[in-house]
Amino acid sequence: TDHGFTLDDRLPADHFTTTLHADVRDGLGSTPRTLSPKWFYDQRGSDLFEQITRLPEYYLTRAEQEILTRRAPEIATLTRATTLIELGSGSSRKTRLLLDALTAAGTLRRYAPLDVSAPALEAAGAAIHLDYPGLTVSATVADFESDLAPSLPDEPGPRLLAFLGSTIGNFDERQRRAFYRTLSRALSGDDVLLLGADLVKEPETLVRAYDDAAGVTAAFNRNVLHVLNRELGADFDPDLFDHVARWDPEFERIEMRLRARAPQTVKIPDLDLTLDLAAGEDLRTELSCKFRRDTLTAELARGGLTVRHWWTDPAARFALLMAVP
Ligand code: AVJ
Repeated sequence: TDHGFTLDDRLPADHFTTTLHADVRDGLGSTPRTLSPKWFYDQRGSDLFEQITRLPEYYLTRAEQEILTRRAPEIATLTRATTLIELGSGSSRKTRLLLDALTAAGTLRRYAPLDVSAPALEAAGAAIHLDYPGLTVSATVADFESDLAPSLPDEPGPRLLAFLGSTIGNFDERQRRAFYRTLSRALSGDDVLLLGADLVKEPETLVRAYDDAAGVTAAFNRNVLHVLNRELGADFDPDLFDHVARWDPEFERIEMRLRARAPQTVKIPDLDLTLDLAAGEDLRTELSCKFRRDTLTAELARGGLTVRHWWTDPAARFALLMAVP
């Protein structure tokens, strides 16, 4: 067997720049003006997100961990997975709960994290390779929104594909529909999807989770402007923007925005773009959709995925579901 750690970079060298340019140009030109949450996560953004997961107000990470701690053995028994595929390999704490259970069940051979960030995969993959001797770690640098099937290991399954942390909440309904199709096409036979999703609850709880007292989420939100300044030569002044987290009751989602405090002109030389913002004008930086059991189950079904198990934390704040193609 080929134990070891491999990193397969499937992205063209200019992928980051090309997608950043197209994305920011389109986003700033649309109504409302938007910036994709993808661009939050440079080194500083990833550090700030890590801090967010430890905030008292941000219950999501802890709630999902509670579910995984309790259910990982059951997930291992139900799936008997030989491969754990992880999309957007986030916190390794959660990964380890699954790896421990699948290792104990004796079925696991391979851990295959997929992420757009090579450095993140390097670090996470190497650490897990060290701690799980005998496990083959094959990391893939890929953009799973565009190409998923060609990036998945095709050794004998069952494969358990984990998409945790309610990252699904960043997608609007259209993007989710496309994503479910991609998933149901990529999964076969006895493969299963493990999806983490944050649930609808009192708006005050939700708003606090995205507008914490210590201001970490505000710094995380403004960080995207530092990213644009560095990567596109832009001259945003992050201090001229207010952090806004609002609950949209119609779409049942939190929207993060950056609101211009004063009228201003921003230059983005690498895009040959000048942006005129009025006082009070918003840039929408993130959607965090919240879910209900019936509607999430129905939209997965329309995408070709059948929910087989639905688990929540004791306080029913967060759900972890298992679905099959
Ligand atoms: C990592 C996308 C799940 O939407 O809750 C945290 C990111 N944004 N605080 C979320 C985030 C503001 C997070 N996800």
